[in-house]
Amino acid sequence: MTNLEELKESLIGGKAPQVKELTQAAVNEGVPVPEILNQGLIAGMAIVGKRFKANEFYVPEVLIAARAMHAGMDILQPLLAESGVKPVGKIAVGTVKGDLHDIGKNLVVMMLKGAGFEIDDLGIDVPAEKFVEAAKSGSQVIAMSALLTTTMPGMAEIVKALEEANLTAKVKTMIGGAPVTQSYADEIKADGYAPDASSAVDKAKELLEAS
Ligand code: B1M
Repeated sequence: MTNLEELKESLIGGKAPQVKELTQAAVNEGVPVPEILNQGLIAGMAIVGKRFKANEFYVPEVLIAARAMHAGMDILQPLLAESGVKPVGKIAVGTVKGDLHDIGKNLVVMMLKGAGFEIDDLGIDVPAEKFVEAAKSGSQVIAMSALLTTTMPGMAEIVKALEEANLTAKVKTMIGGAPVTQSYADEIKADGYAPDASSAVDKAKELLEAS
């Protein structure tokens, strides 16, 4: 019988081939997909997030663990629809217009996926209209990243564009990135701010629970 604890540990260690093998073995043995996902992959990624927050893991370790997570998810994804596992919620994530930095945004995406969220990754250099479209097509949280002080005002524009489209009752906004602060979030009336990728998961859950 495949040991889900071993799967979790392999993910934490970033061992993608082993994660793939153990995930496939668990599927073959008939372990329910939600169990493999929650007790293996998501549990492992949650620990990666905690270690990252505690400065015990750095960006390379997180990226390697995320690659291992993808290796397992590639096997589970097609089975998830059949097994009726519902995503925790849907979040659109993008780096705002004029900004090409995506390492932090990608970490946020990986952590959110690891926590079971469905992600609409809008990419980099994303104009306000794209965020509005994402909100219209079902994303419950609009998550924006900016690494430049010159692109931060783009976040305010997005919050405003959502307001103008009467979408603020339907979606929550969350911002982050190295120059971004809680006080900036308050100033532009964003619903939430997260200083790092694992806090982004906590904040997204908090925003969804409050909505
Ligand atoms: Co640029 N760059 N860069 N750069 N770059 C910075 C940001 C800078 C601080 C460097 C410096 O001068 N010391 C500076 C900004 C200064 C400022 O505005 N105050 C800067 C500059 C000036 C520029 C250019 C203008 C340089 C030039 O061309 N003259 C140019 C701009 C291009 C553009 O975007 N239009 C530019 C270009 C680039 C590269 C393309 C070379 C490359 C980006 C590659 C890529 O992303 N694919 C790059 C890089 C790598 C950096 C540094 C070195 C590293 C950024 C990074 O990836 N950090 C950066 C200096 C630094 O930060 N030390 C710098 C690691 C990443 C994990 O952290 O992105 O902060 P971070 O994400 C964290 C949190 O912030 C948070 O979670 C993440 C994980 O914990 N987070 C969120 C991020 N988004 C979030 C969203 C959330 C929640 C949390 O919710 C939605």
